[in-house]
Amino acid sequence: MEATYNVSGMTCGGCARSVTNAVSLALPETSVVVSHEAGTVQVNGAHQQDQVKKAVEDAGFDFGGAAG
Ligand SMILES: [Cu+2]
Repeated sequence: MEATYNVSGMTCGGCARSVTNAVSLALPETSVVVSHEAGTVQVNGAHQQDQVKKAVEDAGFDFGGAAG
């Protein structure tokens, strides 16, 4: 399962790394691609949206739900 979600509050590559690490830690079976420029996190692999939401929010960013 591949899905892309909106994340707001990321301003640089450091923010993107924080989100990548948080989501990767929460969902170790998935691969995660984050763009701070687009404000998105793409999760490749089985997951629940709520798991991504919690990881993003725990990292200090705002989860905006499914993109597109
Ligand atoms: Cu930053």
